[in-house]
Amino acid sequence: MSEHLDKIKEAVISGKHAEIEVLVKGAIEDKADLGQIITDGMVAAMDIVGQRFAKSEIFIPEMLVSAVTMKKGLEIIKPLLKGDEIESKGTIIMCTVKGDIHDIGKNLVIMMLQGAGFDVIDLGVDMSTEELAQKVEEIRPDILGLSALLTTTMPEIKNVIETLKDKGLRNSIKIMVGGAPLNVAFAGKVGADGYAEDAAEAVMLARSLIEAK
Ligand code: B1M
Repeated sequence: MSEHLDKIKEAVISGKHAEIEVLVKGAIEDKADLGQIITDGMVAAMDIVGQRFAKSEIFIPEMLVSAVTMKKGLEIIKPLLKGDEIESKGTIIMCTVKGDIHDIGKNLVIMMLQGAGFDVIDLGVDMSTEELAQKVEEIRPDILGLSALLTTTMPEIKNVIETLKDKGLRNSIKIMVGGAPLNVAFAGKVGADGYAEDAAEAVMLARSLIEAK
């Protein structure tokens, strides 16, 4: 089984986007665990891509092709994670904050939340705070999920929360945050209701936030 995972990991690292579909399908046919394909195959690959970028061994075009390859791989897994529950567990708005276009993690979190029975409204990336506040007012979700991957966009999370407070919208929703540079302490400091390290934790957190409402 690890042979499948190694090949998937290598394909994402090298940006072999034409091959990823066959590799992921092959792993699924051989009954590989979906969580392992994602975590030990594709997420592990992106970690290596990030390290190589940080050391200037690769540049943005290569990082982008790896991202496209991972997205293609996730698209194959997505339908298999869909939950068959009829009753919604709650409504969640998700986006990346202003200035941040990293959406792979957000998309993965959305896939897992949908699989767990939540209705997720994906507002995409680089979301302006004003527009986001309007959406919260219009949709009145149970939870707002904010993702940030850059240290420079982390402060936007605080901006969003302060804007929602100013507009009298903060107390009617729960706010969860996530993204590689964030942590529990940061979430507490900016006034979020919770932080999740990965997609599996995000599902557990969303469940507990709904229970606490
Ligand atoms: Co960029 N990038 N990038 N990048 N990129 C990072 C984040 C970086 C760490 C790379 C590095 O230097 N090692 C670095 C940030 C450094 C810093 O902030 N200190 C960086 C940089 C610098 C940049 C640019 C500034 C580069 C430049 O232009 N000079 C630029 C900024 C663009 C922008 O946003 N304005 C940029 C651009 C890009 C690409 C467009 C090329 C591409 C993104 C493509 C895309 O997403 N559509 C890209 C990529 C691919 C990466 C890395 C390599 C991989 C990110 C990823 O997809 N990881 C990344 C390095 C790294 O993270 N290892 C890097 C896989 C994904 C599954 O994990 O997103 O962490 P992650 O999501 C996880 C958890 O964080 C959590 O759950 C997810 C699933 O387990 N999570 C949540 C995430 N959101 C959550 C929300 C929740 C709960 C949990 O609740 C709401």
